Amino acid sequence: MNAPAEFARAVCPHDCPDTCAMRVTVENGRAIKVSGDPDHPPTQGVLCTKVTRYAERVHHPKRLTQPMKRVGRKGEGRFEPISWDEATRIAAERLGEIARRAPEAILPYSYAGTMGLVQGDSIAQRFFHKLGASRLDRAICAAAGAAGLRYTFGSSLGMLTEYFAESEVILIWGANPIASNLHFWTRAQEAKRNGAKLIAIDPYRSLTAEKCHQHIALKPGTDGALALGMMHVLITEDRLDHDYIAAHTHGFDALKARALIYTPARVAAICGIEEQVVVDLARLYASTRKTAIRMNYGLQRVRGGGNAVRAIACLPALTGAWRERAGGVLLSSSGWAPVDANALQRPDLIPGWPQHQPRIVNMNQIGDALTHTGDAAFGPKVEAIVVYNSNPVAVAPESAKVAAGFAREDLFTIVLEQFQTDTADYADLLLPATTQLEHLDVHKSYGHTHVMANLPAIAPVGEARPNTEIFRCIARAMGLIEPALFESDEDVAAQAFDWSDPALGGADWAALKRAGWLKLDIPEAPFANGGFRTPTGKCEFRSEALAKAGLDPLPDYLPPHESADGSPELAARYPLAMISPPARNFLNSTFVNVESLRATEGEPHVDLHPADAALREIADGDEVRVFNDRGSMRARARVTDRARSGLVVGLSIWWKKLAPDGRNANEVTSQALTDLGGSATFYDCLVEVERA
Ligand SMILES: Nc1nc2c(c(=O)[nH]1)N[C@H]1C(S)=C(S)[C@@H](COP(=O)(O)OP(=O)(O)OC[C@H]3O[C@@H](n4cnc5c(=O)[nH]c(N)nc54)[C@H](O)[C@@H]3O)O[C@H]1N2
Ligand SMILES: Nc1nc2c(c(=O)[nH]1)N[C@H]1C(S)=C(S)[C@@H](COP(=O)(O)OP(=O)(O)OC[C@H]3O[C@@H](n4cnc5c(=O)[nH]c(N)nc54)[C@H](O)[C@@H]3O)O[C@H]1N2
Ligand code: SF4
Ligand SMILES: [Mo]
Repeated sequence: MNAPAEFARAVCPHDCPDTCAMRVTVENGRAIKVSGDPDHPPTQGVLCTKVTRYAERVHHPKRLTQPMKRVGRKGEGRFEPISWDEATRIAAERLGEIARRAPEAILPYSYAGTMGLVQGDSIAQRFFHKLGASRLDRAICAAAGAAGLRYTFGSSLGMLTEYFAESEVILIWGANPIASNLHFWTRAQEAKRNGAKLIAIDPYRSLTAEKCHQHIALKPGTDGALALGMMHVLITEDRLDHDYIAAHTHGFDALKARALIYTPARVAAICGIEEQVVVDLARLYASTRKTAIRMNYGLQRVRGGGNAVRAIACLPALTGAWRERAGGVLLSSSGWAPVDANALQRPDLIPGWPQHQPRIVNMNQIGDALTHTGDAAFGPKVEAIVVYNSNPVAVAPESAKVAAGFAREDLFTIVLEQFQTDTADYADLLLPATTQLEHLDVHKSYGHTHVMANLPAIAPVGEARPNTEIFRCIARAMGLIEPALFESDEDVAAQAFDWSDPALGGADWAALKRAGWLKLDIPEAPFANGGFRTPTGKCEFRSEALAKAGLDPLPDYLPPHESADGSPELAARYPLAMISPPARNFLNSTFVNVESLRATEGEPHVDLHPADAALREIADGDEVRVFNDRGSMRARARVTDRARSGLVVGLSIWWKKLAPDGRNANEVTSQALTDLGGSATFYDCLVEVERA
């Protein structure tokens, strides 16, 4: 007899600004359906296509349900099941032996497979801190933009997403919300129906760009110049809010001198667009204070990404757009939530802290790190890597090096996963992890301003365990006795926020758990009267902190590492700029193994402009090889003017083993970093394309 269906409340765990509230229908212990919570204001009852399939993913026949140890060669992906006791014993012995001898030879590697604060970075961090392991600079995605915001506003703060619906002009800048920020797109549509003008700034005619009133297809990596060119026009035509500038900004005269160098003619040449486009954009921008900018991370995956974000972030203070709740800029709202990172992660557990600071490895250079033999500058060779919430063999740049590193016979690799990903294939120990429906968590959002609780809807599938529990077990098997390593998920969740922060309105974990979500108490127009979190309390056009660090205190345009301006010799050999932004039906490399979603994406393809295709005698549908000095991949060519000339677009991120040639776009991307924040430069990548 069937038990009656139950409904549980959950939070979408994925790395997406929308952080939706979900309702889970459970029957006989199985999740049979996941839907958007109609009562949660940001979600409005709607989930994206991918996550509507979440139940399919949770109960997928290929879910990992047992601990396994490697029996084949590294990377071959052959395993045999073992018990949890044996798995934790092996892990504890190997990690314990290395930790006693050279703790920094242990490297944790994780990112945002789940954005949950408990399964993301609590017990795991505490465990690695207690060992004195290497630390990971988690800069694969947003670090350049975060640094740009920090030096300008003091933190990752911005407009409240709901008020975009009232904006009169919206610039969608380096963002493709139809694919990657769906609930913002709903607001933009509302604004459009009310008469707002939507402008997409993107080298590619994305699904979003084609639905905007205007699309400015600039060259990738030139956004900083465009923002400075807009400033030039605002200043020379005196379209400024002088009172706002005087009261709430720092360094206007210096910024003015910088912007005056960026004449529209010069900017047009840099960006590969018409001079009049720059002038008209600035005029439109200043035509109303209800002008809102939705930046997203697509524009900061290039050398000058931090400066570009900083330049764009300066715009609303120049025209006084911040005075309106429908004006301003949003890249990330994550700084509004009072997360207590120290309580969650306990850096004080590091032996000898704070005098002793274990080395930091930038995750964007994991290929270099794993193939390094160790020296005085680098420190000890990496002997063990523990991967959770991430799939580096598919997502990290310069994949051939990453794979070579993971293939080292003398590297001990533990992977905590839900599925046998490209990375899992290289594991010595592959440990099954629970999904969001099976564990407890607490969330903030980087696209809205609610904090949320996720409660388990079903029991763990098979023998899967939450990340927290796996690290507790390994810690116990190692004989560690530090109490912070053994706190329950509930205890950890209760420490996730600084509950005394006024934004939480006096709530505590119990209240959040009861309510499901809480809206943070933030002013509707957060910077109408200044109140930036910088050292000066102002919007810092000029940053003394940057000056002190020996960096340019003003925003500037920096040509991409790989471009005709940045590296002419390389550009002569590899004349095409490749970007590999997210495919709509994947979430990074998550969901690539869900058959229905993969079928919708079809196969790996690259979009090429007709002129570039003709020059290479490539026809629509041809199989092509995309290559540079780092590597190559194959894909089906789509000849289309969606890509501006000189641009190649390969929507991503494919599992390598599910692509016909076993490769993906990261064969060609580079480990070079951005100007600020040490971010990855996935979209700063020159290639050549030929018919295969
Ligand atoms: N469906 C789906 N949603 C996702 C993801 C996913 O993989 N799939 N990933 C999630 C994650 S981790 C993130 S970080 C976000 C990413 O999502 P977004 O922040 O929206 O960023 P991207 O998709 O990287 O890029 C957005 C747009 O920027 C354009 N772009 C590339 N280079 C440049 C440039 O130099 N200048 C400008 N102006 N535009 C440029 C691309 O063509 C693309 O259309 O989305 C999240 N949501
Ligand atoms: N070429 C190219 N490369 C890119 C990008 C690009 O645009 N182009 N985008 C970059 C960006 S923005 C990002 S954020 C990164 C994303 O890179 P990753 O953070 O590695 O994201 P995913 O590929 O989604 O892999 C997350 C993995 O975590 C697992 N997972 C989910 N929840 C849990 C859990 O609770 N426990 C455990 N143990 N595992 C879990 C999932 O099964 C999945 O395999 O990729 C980057 N790489
Ligand atoms: S991936 Fe984003 S849009 Fe889709 S359900 Fe999750 S939070 Fe919502
Ligand atoms: Mo990301």
